Amino acid sequence: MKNTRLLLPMLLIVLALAVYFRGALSEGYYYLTSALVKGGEVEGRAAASQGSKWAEAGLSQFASGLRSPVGLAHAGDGSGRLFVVEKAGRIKILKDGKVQEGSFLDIESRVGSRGSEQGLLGLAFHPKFSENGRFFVNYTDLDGDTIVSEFGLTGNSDRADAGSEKVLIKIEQPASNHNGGEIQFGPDGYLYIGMGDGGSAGDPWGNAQNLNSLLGKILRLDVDGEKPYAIPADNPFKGKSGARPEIWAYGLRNPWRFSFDSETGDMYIADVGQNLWEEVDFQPGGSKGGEDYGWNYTEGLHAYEMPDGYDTSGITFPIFEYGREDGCSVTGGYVYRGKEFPSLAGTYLFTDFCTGKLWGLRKKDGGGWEWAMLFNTGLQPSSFGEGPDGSVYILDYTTGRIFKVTAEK
Ligand SMILES: [Ca+2]
Ligand SMILES: [Ca+2]
Repeated sequence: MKNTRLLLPMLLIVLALAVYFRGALSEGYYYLTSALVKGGEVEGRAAASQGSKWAEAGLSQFASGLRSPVGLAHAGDGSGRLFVVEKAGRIKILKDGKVQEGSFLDIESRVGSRGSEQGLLGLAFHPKFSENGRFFVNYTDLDGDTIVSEFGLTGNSDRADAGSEKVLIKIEQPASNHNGGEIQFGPDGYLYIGMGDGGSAGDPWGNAQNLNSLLGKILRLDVDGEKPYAIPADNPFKGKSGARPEIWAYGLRNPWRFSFDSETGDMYIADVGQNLWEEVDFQPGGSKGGEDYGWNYTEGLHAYEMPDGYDTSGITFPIFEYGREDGCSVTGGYVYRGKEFPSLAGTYLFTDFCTGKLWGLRKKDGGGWEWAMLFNTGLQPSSFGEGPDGSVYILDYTTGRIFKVTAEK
């Protein structure tokens, strides 16, 4: 009885506090609008189901001694070298898991890395690197703006020529967060660039849905045509007025990591959520591009700042989402295609920076998706990397260690 009588006054107090803090805290404001006003699953959308019969997976330590590692790539040149991106502005070489003396590239003096989401963020080797020595990086400069640029080698293949920088594209950043950072060559030989919505919270400038802005997008550039880059003839918005021709897909908040399945060419985009939902988006190989992944009208499978009566049929919804009980910032990984652990074949591996939970996501026989939480890494995983043999590595940001994902065979 007593509890029931107290319920109404308590609710009123909570409501009054909510209204008070709504104005005071911008994050709180977005949480409230999202959770109370515009929440609820978008009708008729279902993500992956929980699967059974998954391989027992684990980790095996592979390397240590890196400083705030945020990326790992290989050069596709048969050397077996792995290249680790350190946030402050260096790229280190690993040979057989050993960190080599010196840096492959050191551009720390050009990289602004004070913000937690700023720094040297991405690395991609040209598909013909073994012939032309060209590679590309994505970083925030001393003004906080995004630079994607090209470098070449010195006479020593373990040393890049820091003086060879050619800026491919510069994109102004209105706030220090949400800079994206991923760059990957697709199976079509074009360079894909992940761009965040510019930052702050909730995409206050409406960049992700604005086709006249390069923010909140995946871009697709041809680095082998005219300089500094050419627009591929089949980019979806090429020749359309009011749209930037570089855009491949839009409606993204902060696609920190995306990757291509080395066997199918499918693209997996892990888009970091606002206050409620982290998501994984899927784009099938052979897609013509132009997908709208929903932000900031939607977050995960839920409405966010959706205009009244908006038709959601044009939105490509995620294949997987998770809420705050499982993490706070999704870290996208790779589809495992290595030979060493056949039980992981075809599984997309990804994790969360805040909880270190490692998930697997895979296509179900007969269509649809299934997922499993494979295990808790106990790490603060900033990124994954794929080796030339298809091995998948996971990078622990705080301790500077790199682990190989393993499984029962
Ligand atoms: Ca930004
Ligand atoms: Ca989305």
